[in-house]
Amino acid sequence: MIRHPRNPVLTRADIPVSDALPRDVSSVFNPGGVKLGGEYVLLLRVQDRGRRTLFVRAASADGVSFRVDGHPVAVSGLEAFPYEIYHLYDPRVTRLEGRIYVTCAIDCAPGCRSALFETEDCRSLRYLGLLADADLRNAVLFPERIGGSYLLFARPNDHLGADGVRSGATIVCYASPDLLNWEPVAPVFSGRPHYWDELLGSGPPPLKTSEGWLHIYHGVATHFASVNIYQAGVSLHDGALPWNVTARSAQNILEPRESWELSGQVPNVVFPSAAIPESVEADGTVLPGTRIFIYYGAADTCVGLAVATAGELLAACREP
Ligand code: BMA
Repeated sequence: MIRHPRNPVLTRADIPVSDALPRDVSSVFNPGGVKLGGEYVLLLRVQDRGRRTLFVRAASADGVSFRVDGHPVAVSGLEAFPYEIYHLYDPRVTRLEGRIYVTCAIDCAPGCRSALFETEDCRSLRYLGLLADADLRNAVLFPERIGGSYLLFARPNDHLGADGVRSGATIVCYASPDLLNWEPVAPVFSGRPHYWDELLGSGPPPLKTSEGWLHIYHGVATHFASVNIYQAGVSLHDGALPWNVTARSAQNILEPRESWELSGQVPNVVFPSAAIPESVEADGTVLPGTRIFIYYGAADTCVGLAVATAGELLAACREP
């Protein structure tokens, strides 16, 4: 992936001064994204200096220069959530059957849960339900039904790091008849100990190509003394049975190198969370020559943009 020359495309300085937003926010990162009415729309994760998180909408005609709303995204329906909530974060946006869905992580009393929301325009979110009553993060919903079922990839948090943070090393595919009741189908793939993606999780929702589902994910190298390194990689999945991996990049395709990726709230992090193709075919397929705008959190502090064509990402999956 090639970084855009105007990076980072969003920083704390882009959050407007407004009575409806916290003053002097600390960070803006890990956005969800979707094209809406011809615009690139991001759901930003914004943190204030109380380390509280809120979502704020940003929109752009060219995918590079963003106008950020002066108020947070309104979230309704959470009175039905079964636990005390601390934070909603890391939204991922999927257009599916003419509607827009958002999955996100929720830090709550028992740990982390992943939940599903619906939205018309990313200005407000309506809570629909938990994806599972289990410790789970990085849930991404597929943009169409496959074999009659809704599908998602998610990453159970079954690994307790030395830092006390729960994470995981296996992505699992789940299926549902109605978007509300989900059952695991099969493991998708696991981390590769000693290499770049020891722990991992999905990035943006998968993209449909003529060669199968293109999936961007983050991998964490944990074997360095000082700090973990978060990088981006890519994998290709069978069009009809997406839990089957057809190809997977041996190396990362983006790693922290710029100063704003190397230092910040959490150093050495690139965390892809939105992938917006410039155009899609009527059936949702992204053509090989189409450029994809990939937005990522950098050092849990600001938002970066990297660009690649679908064809380049497919080639990266197959690189030995
Ligand atoms: C992950 C999540 C992300 C975060 C990343 C790097 O486990 O918490 O929200 O960006 O760590 O700190």
